[in-house]
Amino acid sequence: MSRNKLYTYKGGPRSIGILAVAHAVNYDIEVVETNPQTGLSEEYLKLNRLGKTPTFVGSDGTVLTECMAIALHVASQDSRSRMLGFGHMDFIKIVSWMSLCNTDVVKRMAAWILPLLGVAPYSPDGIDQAKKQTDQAIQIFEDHLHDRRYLVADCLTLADLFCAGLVSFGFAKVFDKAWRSKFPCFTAWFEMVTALEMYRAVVPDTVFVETALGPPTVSMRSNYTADD
Ligand SMILES: N[C@@H](CCC(=O)N[C@@H](CS)C(=O)NCC(=O)O)C(=O)O
Repeated sequence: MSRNKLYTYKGGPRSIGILAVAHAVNYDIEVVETNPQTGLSEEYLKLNRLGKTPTFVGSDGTVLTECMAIALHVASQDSRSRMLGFGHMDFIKIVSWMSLCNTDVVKRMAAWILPLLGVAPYSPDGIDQAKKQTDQAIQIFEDHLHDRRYLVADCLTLADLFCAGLVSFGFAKVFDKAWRSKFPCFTAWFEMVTALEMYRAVVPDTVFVETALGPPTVSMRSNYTADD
């Protein structure tokens, strides 16, 4: 019998939460290395017509695109697990945090980081604006986490794993020591989630950048592999 497959690239922020929750609920998924930056097969483009990752293909042939849908599908495989919270409203809040992070946070972080990696047009004003807009979105997490340990309910849920995976790109590239001191609750939450065994099964060593990336250089351009 064929295995469930996740088409994605190593360290892809949109796939970390999916793989971590799969580990948590003991759901078998084989990762099929697929990177839009290095080219996609005709076969893959039939599965994901926009040529994006991740894409899930279940052992029963189910094809799912969109990382949130995939993560929710995987998290719901074990009905006893608390990964989707304790009830209807928890579930709705989990989706709300995932959506905020997968859209506004990722877009703003990408507008800050991609020009520094040399793969999007760079201007100092553009970076300044993207930084401010990222901070504005992260402040929502900071305020929420001021008096709680988890994003939803009193326990770890898919929202924590999924959002931590998405923002790991920021911590690896621009959320440096000075930045982290402005967002202590958000940073403590990220440290807590990324230290969990289920997260470390996917990303054993989370990177915390010491000093944020500076303006792009030619060598960064050739090494770049990720995308929004
Ligand atoms: N709406 C999709 C977006 C997926 C997406 O943009 N993935 C990035 C990688 S993290 C990608 O494939 N980028 C390549 C491209 O946009 O061409 C989702 O939420 O899963």
